[in-house]
Amino acid sequence: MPFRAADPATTPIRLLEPNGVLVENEDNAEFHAIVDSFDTTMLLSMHRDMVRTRRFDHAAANLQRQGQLGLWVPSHGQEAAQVGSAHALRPQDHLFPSYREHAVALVRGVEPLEIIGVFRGLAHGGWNPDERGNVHIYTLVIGSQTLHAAGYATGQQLDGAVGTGDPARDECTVVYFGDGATSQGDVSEAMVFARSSDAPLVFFLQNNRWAISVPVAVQSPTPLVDRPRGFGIPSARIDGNDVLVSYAATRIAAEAARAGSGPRFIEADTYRIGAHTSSDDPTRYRGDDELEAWVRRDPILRFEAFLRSRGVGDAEFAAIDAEADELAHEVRAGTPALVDPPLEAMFDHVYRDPHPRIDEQRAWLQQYEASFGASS
Ligand SMILES: Cc1ncc(C[n+]2csc(CCOP(=O)(O)OP(=O)(O)O)c2C)c(N)n1
Ligand SMILES: [Mg+2]
Repeated sequence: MPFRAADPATTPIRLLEPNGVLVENEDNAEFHAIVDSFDTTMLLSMHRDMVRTRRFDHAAANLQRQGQLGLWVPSHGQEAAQVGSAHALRPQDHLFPSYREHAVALVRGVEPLEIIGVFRGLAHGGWNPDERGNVHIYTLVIGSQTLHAAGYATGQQLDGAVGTGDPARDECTVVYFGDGATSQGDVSEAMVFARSSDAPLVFFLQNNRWAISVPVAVQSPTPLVDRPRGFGIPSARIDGNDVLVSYAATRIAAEAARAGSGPRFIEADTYRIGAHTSSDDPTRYRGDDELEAWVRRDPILRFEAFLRSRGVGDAEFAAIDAEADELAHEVRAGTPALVDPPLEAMFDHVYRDPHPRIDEQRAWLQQYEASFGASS
């Protein structure tokens, strides 16, 4: 039979069962070796970041409903995929998010109110990646960041920051994107570029099953993990609600990329528990059964069960909760106090150097504003 259909979806690799029990099998042996060495401090720091992000996300969603933000993009449910991957990277690595990667941003030192500022319409970018753990700015243009990341990773290679064997010097880039983004030409082009130059790029796909109201099966009847293989990029499908496997897979992929072995692709199988954004009503297109099944696979509860089996007790969890409450409080109090930037700031950073067109537009705006007379 010369024609054949693709293989059915493979089981995602996981270290933690949904009930928090650590499992060892043929598929996850290499990943096990990495997390076996973790001490409680390391494990708790990942838990802390997931809890903080969940609380931040809820606080921001409430602020949007109170009219304090123009839009909010929830991250609820995707904390393990994001926290595990961000923890596995080195300080010199670069990260290109889409718009839902609040955990990634917080782990690498972006200030919560800087993220809020973007959704309050105060900033085009929100932060300077050089000062915020090399987290590049959010983009809402689906998939475009994969090309930015492919370009950046190619630059890392041209700069000789790959394959030197010096752990302080070798770098990689990680790009985050969604299942819907895989339908964009940009993502395919990024894979071609990265593979053809063997750039140190890790593609991190969070397959949260939905692209707004379109289920992933409509966009890809075959498992997305198979697509990069067609471009010659090795790939793995992991349980995206297992923070340990996300850490381990990212670390192995990043090490290969930094060593000069070329790009890697991770598909993290997860679920968007909330709406696509605050403008969306998911009850219009998806059923309660699916949602409830995924709520039972909550990444934070899974990790908490695991931590309890390792002897972590109520006091430690209470301390993390208190810290998350404090973060939510700061966000609630700080958001209305954010100061609007001067109008002219919108012209900053369009080009690196002064540009006549931009000067012209700035002058026009100043004149227009002045035409209203001095405000009292
Ligand atoms: C180039 C482009 N096309 C369409 C849109 C509208 N849009 C915004 S989010 C989205 C779905 C993205 O889904 P996915 O990549 O799965 O990411 P998720 O939102 O699920 O994290 C679309 C089509 C856009 N922002 N940019
Ligand atoms: Mg999606």
